[in-house]
Amino acid sequence: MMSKVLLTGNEAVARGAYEAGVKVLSAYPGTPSTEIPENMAKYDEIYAEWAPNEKVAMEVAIGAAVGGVRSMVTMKHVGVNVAADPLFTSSYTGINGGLVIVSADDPGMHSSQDEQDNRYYARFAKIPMIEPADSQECLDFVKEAYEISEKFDTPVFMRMTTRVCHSQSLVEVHDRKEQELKPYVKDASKYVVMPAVARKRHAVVEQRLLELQKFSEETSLNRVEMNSKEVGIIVSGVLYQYVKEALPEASILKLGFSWPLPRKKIEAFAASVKDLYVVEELDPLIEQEVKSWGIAISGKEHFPRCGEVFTEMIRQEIAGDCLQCKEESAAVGRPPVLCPGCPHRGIFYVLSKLKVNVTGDIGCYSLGATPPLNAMDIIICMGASIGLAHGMEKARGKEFSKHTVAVIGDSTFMHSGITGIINAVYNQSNITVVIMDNRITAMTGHQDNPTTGFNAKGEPAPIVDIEGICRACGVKRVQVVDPADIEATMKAVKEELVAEEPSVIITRRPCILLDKKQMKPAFYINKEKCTGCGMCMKSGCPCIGKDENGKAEINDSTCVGCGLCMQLCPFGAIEKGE
Ligand SMILES: Cc1ncc(C[n+]2csc(CCOP(=O)(O)OP(=O)(O)O)c2C)c(N)n1
Repeated sequence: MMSKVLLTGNEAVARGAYEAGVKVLSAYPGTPSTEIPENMAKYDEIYAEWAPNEKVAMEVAIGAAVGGVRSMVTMKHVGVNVAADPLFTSSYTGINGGLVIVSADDPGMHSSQDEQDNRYYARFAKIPMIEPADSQECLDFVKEAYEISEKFDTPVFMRMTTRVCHSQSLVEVHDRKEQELKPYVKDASKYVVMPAVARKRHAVVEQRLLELQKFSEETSLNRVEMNSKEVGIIVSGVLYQYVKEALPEASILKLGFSWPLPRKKIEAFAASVKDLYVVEELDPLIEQEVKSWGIAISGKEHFPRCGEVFTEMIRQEIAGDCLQCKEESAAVGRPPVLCPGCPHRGIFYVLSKLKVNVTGDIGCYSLGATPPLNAMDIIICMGASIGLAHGMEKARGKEFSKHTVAVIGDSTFMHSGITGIINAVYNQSNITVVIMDNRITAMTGHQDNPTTGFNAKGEPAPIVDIEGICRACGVKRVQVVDPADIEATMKAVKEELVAEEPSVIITRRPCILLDKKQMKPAFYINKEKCTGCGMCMKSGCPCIGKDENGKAEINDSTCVGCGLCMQLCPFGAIEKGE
């Protein structure tokens, strides 16, 4: 049965996976990819799970594919760095059931710590890449990707970008086509990549690339839309839509199967137009390759290497007319802050007050870096905080650890924090690690993780015990405190900073948005008692400001009654609301 529905790119990928008969999905959340697994988890026919990190997710998907079913793994662009080890080798082993790897890239860094161009990964791992341009293509290309994967015995890389993931368009949906379970054939000459095997498999990979190159020439995923012979544009992904809008007269070579490149098709296209351009975001990958064939093509002299490309930029740079030469975002800038009632605020207030060095990590708590808390010195990637603190101690001596704290969230600890703890114990540093356990993966929109008691389908699941893990790794000093209790949190941090061994403080309180029962009536200021000293504002709560007399004022429509400010007021001027 066919029908038409409005879907985001992410929803359409999930639908495509369903229709393609995918049986197993493993994923780790990360914007802009997260809604793909969330939507796949809704289908009874698909086993869907949150893995603790992208490497495990990749390994699960490889295992499932070799086990004979169609499998998928999804992640944001930086997740592929974490998953790269198994990814590269799966290119050598090949698959059995189809395997599609979805990488959601983030040009413009709407919600990411870097802007890496994951198109390199397809080239680097020597696997084919497809790039959909709208939601319909997201669905269709997933199905096509499984055919390619099985035909060529290769994982297929599907590169999305934020704009494709999150924009909606009409999509034709169909029924699911169940796939037969493929036989599981033991074959050490294919799957056991000891050097003697891997050497032979590398030759297979190179041969496969040649065949994929031929496929790239023939597939309808790469198509020419011939129009004016004056200007020809090579383009892939969402930029295709922008080019169509900006340059309705231009001829277009749209690359849906964007690696390996269809060299002959590109040569023929180049010969058929006067001026050839490539419109690509971030790095000049297509441009460099096409130039290396001796073809004149313009690209990066018109478009930036940093950030997104917009329709107006294309119009201005290629058509030479400019309607509104500015970024096409009308959103008003608003600095991000921890939410009112966020449990992370208490510990950051303490760290800020103690003026310690803080090695940071990635999660909602990254906002501890913002004023007035300013309680974070460095952020690198998920899981890095613990290794960073350890490394700083090795550089500057044990005394440094008496003024340094590593902070990490519960999901991030499960993702890649545990090995940092093992290293600190094994290599004997005295670091203090604060695990900010808000019982959920909050930053990406409340996904469950191994510490929350639920799985990706929302069913009850065993809880992996953070304290137990730390103790099993050899940390003897493990404390649990409620970060809403400033005094207790301050005491715990002071105690552990001076300890002559590694220690862990778990600040445990559910995310305020997870457990709304925590929300209480707004507090208010007793203006008689308030001196306007501003102490209550030191926690960076967005609900507190000053009135026209310089006294504190609480916004009762946003205050959730967490009571943190009450603990900070030296004059007892903040009182509970009814
Ligand atoms: C390798 C990688 N994968 C995924 C992400 C996206 N991401 C950023 S923080 C985060 C998890 C945060 O959860 P947690 O550590 O529990 O902190 P919280 O936001 O709940 O405070 C995720 C999934 C990322 N930045 N890097």
